[in-house]
Amino acid sequence: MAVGVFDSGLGGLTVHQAIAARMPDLPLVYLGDNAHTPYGVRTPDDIFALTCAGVERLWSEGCDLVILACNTASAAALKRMQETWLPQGKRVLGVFVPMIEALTERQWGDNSPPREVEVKHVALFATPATVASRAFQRELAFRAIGVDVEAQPCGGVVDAIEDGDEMLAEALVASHVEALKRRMPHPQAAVLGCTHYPLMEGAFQKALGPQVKVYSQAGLVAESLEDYLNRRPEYRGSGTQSKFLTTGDPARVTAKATQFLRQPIRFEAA
Ligand code: DGN
Repeated sequence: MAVGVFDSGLGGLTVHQAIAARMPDLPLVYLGDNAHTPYGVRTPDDIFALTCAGVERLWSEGCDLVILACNTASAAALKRMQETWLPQGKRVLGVFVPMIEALTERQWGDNSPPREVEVKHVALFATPATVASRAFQRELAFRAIGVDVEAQPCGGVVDAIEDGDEMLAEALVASHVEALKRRMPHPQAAVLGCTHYPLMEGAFQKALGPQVKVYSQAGLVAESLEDYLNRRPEYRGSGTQSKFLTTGDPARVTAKATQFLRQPIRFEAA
């Protein structure tokens, strides 16, 4: 048994890397749906169907707990998947809640009643599909957290990062931040709601200015997973070696992933 990490492509590798750094002994199976990436421009039903297929593939690898390390998939599929799989003892966790906890709940602790949060104006940067889903705002509303969120769809950034075009990615980040600031001139915090954006954290911080606290996802998800596994050790898995699977061409994905993370990674066919 191992913990599964699912993403539409390479972006979830930032989450995988953070989990492996925090829990080096945890067996992990990564599945990238590179044959169908990017998800950010697909319809919710399409994303749901593809995500289900990917997660079922990870069940077949013996992963009873799967992290949807993809905001776009979490936004479109997480709730529906949890309703389906929870009664069968399978667990699917997404990537929004750790960010919301970091942004808000940790300020008041687990059991104390909600009180005013210090951060009032939050900028969200994500793919067009994640922004359109309003999933982040729904999670905040569900927790009755009164935070003003301005969301910016960051078209083109994922492709520029995957193509290794850092200059284009930086220019796009700067223009998306500028567009956001026209609607919310003084955000107090910024949430990077896409797996690829930790690689551009410096560019976001530079464009936003030093007074804005930037929340990057990978480390928060790893921290939250460790906490979950401490409470639910039966999902920790044991003995299996970590591996990387792809629905795409393994040689091509291996080369791209190695460039993406700037370290060697070998993918096998899913
Ligand atoms: N992994 C996706 C996300 O976090 O939203 C980005 C890649 C994509 O499919 N557009």
